[in-house]
Amino acid sequence: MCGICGCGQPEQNHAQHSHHGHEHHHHDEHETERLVRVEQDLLSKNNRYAEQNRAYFQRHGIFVLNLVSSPGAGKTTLLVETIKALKNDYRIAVIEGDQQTEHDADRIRASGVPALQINTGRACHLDAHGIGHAVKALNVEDNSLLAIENVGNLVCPSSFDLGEAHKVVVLSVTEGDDKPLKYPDMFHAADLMLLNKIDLLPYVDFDVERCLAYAKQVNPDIQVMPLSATRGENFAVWIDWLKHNLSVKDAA
Ligand SMILES: Nc1nc2c(ncn2[C@@H]2O[C@H](COP(=O)(O)OP(=O)(O)OP(=O)(O)O)[C@@H](O)[C@H]2O)c(=O)[nH]1
Ligand SMILES: [Zn+2]
Ligand SMILES: [Zn+2]
Repeated sequence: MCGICGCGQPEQNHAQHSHHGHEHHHHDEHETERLVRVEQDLLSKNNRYAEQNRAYFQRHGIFVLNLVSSPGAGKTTLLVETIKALKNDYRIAVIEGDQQTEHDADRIRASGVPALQINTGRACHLDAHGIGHAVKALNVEDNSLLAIENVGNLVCPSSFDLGEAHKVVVLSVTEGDDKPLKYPDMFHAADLMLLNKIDLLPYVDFDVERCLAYAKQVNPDIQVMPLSATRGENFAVWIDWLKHNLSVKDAA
């Protein structure tokens, strides 16, 4: 269920009220208020679970990333390449979220680390409660890196804290340089933006400087790393960022 966009809610059928004339309008106002309340309840409940997860991750030295993007920006590809670079030196586990298939978890397992797929059905985001259960089911080891790949969607996942240390938004250059302005909530919620598929820059109209300016406009603190997951350009910058964060965590 998604109380944010109503995507998983049962269909509301108001057809039977149409003969009430302006009373119908009155009904709608109540319905709007009710939906706003449902949404607030849902989010505050999610935040409580997220704080429980965060406390658990801290106790167990688990460094958690929540990867968000539109469908196909390259999250799974990035994770597979990241695993190749780090798996000899770090314990890694992955939770995969998407609506239907097991494809992404299969790709992660093939790279040699444990992965659990959560199928969200009609909902378009992961929530903190589901992550808590997945962490238990996957038996995530202490002092490890846990990467969570969220459902491909630049809207709803921005509102649902999972208890992660960092929300990482992946934007690829085939999507258009205006995306930070069009989906400001997501770019505001993220603290790192990976600008992926830069190997395709010669073939698309994408102004990197403009995109960075838009990203900073909605989130002055956002850190940006342009890279290519498939060709490896600048990939070391991301790997170094991860290693740095994993060592800071160990020292803490
Ligand atoms: N040229 C190029 N293609 C890439 C790059 N990274 C990923 N791709 C391609 O982009 C497509 C989608 O990649 P995925 O990793 O499946 O994207 P995703 O974000 O996990 O997709 P969903 O889980 O469906 O949201 C695949 O065909 C990848 O090979 C890149 O850096 N350069
Ligand atoms: Zn939704
Ligand atoms: Zn994926």
